[in-house]
Amino acid sequence: MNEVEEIKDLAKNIRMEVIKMVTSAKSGHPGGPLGLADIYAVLYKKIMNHDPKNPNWEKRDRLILSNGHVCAVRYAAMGLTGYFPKEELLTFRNINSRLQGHPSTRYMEGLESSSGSLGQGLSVSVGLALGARMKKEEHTIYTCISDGECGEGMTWEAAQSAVHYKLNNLIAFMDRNFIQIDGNTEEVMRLEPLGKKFETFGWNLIEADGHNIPDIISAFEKAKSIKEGPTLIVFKTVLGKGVSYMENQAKWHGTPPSAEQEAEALKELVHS
Ligand SMILES: Cc1ncc(C[n+]2csc(CCOP(=O)(O)OP(=O)(O)O)c2C)c(N)n1
Ligand SMILES: [Mg+2]
Repeated sequence: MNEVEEIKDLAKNIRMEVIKMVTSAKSGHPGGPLGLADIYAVLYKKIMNHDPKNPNWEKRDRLILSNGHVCAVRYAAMGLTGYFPKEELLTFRNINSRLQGHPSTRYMEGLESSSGSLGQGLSVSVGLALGARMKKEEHTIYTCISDGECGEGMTWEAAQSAVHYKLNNLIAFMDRNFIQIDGNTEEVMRLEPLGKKFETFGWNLIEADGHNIPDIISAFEKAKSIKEGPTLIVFKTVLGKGVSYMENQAKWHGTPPSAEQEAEALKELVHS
C-alpha cells in the first residue's frame, strides 16, 4: 500500500470505530467525527511530530481540539496509532473511562487540553504558541476549530491576538461543514465570508477539500512552510461523511445510531 492508501485505510477504520463507539455508548456525536476522519488520519499518520508511546514528549507537536464534542475521532485515531489498545475505544463515555464524552486531561494523556465548552481552544493555543516561543521550543501548535464555534466572541479575540503576536507556530484548521447543533450555520448565525474574515484579521488563509487525502496533506505542508504569522486552513467537510443516511443531516450532530443503523453504517463503510 502506498502512503495515501494507508491513510485512506486509517480514515475508514477511524470511521468504523466512531460508529461502534457512539452506538455502544448509546450517546455521543457521530456526525462531526465522520466528517473529520480524513483530516485526523493525515495528522496522526503523516503531519504531526509525535510519539504514541511517549505522549508527553517535550518536542511533540501539540493538537488542541477546541470543538470537544467531536472527540471520538481523536480517540479513534489515538487507539489505532498506538496510544492505547484499540479495545479501550468501546469504553467511550462510560463512567470512569479515560475516554470521556468531552475530553479531559485529568483522565487521558496525549489530549493537551480539556474541551467541550466551545470557543476556548484558539485562546488556549495562542497561550501555548506564545509560551513555546518564549522557551525557544520549535514544535507547532495545531488547533481544530469548528464553524459553530465562530459564533463565540472569544474565537475572534484569539484570532486578533494570534496576529498581534505574529504567531507563526500556530496552525488552526476548521471543520467547515455548514452545520451546528441547531441546523445550517448560515441560518442560525451567518458566518460567510468566513475564511475572508480571518484573512482580513491578518491570518494566512488556505482552503481545501477535507476529504481529499493529497489535498489535506498539501494544505498542512503549505501551512508549515509559511514563516510569517498564524495560518488557518478552512477544510470543506461533510458532516456524517461515509454513511449516506447521516451525510449533511444536522440530526446526526449528536444522535447515536440504533443497532440496525449501526449495521447499515458499518456495511457501507467496510466497502468504502
Ligand atoms: C459554550 C458552549 N455553548 C454551547 C454549547 C452547545 N453546543 C454543543 S455542540 C454545538 C454546535 C457547535 O457547532 P459545530 O461545532 O459546528 O457542530 P458540528 O459541526 O460538529 O455539528 C453547540 C452549540 C457548548 N458545547 N458550548
Ligand atoms: Mg459545524
